[in-house]
Amino acid sequence: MDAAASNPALVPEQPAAAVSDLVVLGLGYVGLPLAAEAVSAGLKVTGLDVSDRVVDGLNSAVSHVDDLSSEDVDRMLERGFTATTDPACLAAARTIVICVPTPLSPEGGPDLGAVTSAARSIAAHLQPGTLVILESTTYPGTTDEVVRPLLEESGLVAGADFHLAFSPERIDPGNATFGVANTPKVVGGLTEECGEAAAVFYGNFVDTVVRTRGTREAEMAKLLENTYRHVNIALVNEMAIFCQELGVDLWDSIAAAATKPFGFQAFYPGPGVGGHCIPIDPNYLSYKVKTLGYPFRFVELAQEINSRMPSYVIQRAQELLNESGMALSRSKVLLLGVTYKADIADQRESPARPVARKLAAKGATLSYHDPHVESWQVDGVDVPRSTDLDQAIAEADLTILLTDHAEYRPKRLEEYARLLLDTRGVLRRPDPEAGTAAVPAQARRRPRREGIQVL
Ligand code: SAJ
Repeated sequence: MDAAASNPALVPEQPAAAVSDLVVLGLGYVGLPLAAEAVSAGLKVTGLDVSDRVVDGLNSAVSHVDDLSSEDVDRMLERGFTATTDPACLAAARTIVICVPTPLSPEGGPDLGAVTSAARSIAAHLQPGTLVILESTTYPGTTDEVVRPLLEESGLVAGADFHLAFSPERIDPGNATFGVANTPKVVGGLTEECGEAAAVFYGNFVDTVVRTRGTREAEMAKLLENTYRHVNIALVNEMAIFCQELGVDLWDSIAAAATKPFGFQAFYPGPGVGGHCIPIDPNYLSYKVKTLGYPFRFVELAQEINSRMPSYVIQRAQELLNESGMALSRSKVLLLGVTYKADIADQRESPARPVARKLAAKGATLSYHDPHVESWQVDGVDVPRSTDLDQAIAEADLTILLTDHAEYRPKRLEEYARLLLDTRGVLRRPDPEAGTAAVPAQARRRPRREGIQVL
């Protein structure tokens, strides 16, 4: 490949107005922050999305992503960012990054529909010397076996006429510490030159780029990262169930184990595993392993344990009510926090929904409180929203804390709750309001009064 093709920045000049350093295909929670970072680094960026609503919103400086404000989008526009639904912009791109969703298919494998559609759009406009990078999470082999042939329908050859690489997205919604620029970027190229071209591209706005041997190793790195979390969350979830029966305070044991300065990372029990990554990604791996003729047992077992947690929460709720002579079917139950993790509005795969569904099926009268969720439906039915937290907790027969949003402080929960099931161990944490720098060990170890339990 000649010098121009080997470095996308040197691709033959086209009318300046048309050329984009970067076209981001898919403007969601992954694509938009990537576009924003590239704009901040001075790159000419065009966003491409199939949704008129997304494109029109962005061009009107309205953000639809938690991690970017509308002011951030306005600044992007001021620096030349534009969004479009017209794939013709791909013809004038030095680099194209695919950031489209890869949800699970009904069969439990990866639904690559958005990826293949994106690859076909690119193929229709692909120019020599372009760098194409897939960021969507998928099973090892996708870039080479699925995306590459579709791109080569353009008549161009990957690794010879254009560059092709995989780089897993590492966006952590709501993480105020790590963003695109300071999260190391793993990059795997179809060829050494492809990998180098992708590393040079990301080097424009990412502090650290980590090269792998090839695309498969980069695809696998992402799945390893998230399967590791999935399996370890399942481990503590299963331990939470038998520790309760053994009379062992698992939260105390985790806090003690976490003092080990090496060889241990704390994970915590919860009502289930939500989000766009952890409950989804490991299935891609088990899907690919199954093609070898045998199961990926760790993932299947973890999936079974984690998906069992909502039922376990119901069991504990029933026990707590029964201990007070109450039946779930005649109780008012308040759910605190319905998003999939703390202090964000994202509800994808949130365990709050299966918990609510099971409670409703047992006749409980439900309401919810969540500062990030204005309205909430379960199976099409509106769940009444409480806005006065203290009053809602005081009026509920049972409060179940499902998401540990910052405002759900131990002191407040204990002061007003009649019965409380804390599924996130909030009662095991220092309470800034109570002025305790750290929870005294003896206080941490036991619920402060009857009727209050931690999962
Ligand atoms: N969860 C537990 N116990 C734990 C940790 C998490 O029950 O100890 C639950 C959470 O409540 C949530 C789900 O698991 O429902 C997933 O939580 P998560 O902390 O893994 O958050 P995610 O889904 O946003 O994961 C992302 C991932 N980022 C990417 O894939 C780019 C993951 O790799 C990050 O490690 C994670 O953020 C993070 O560290 O926050």
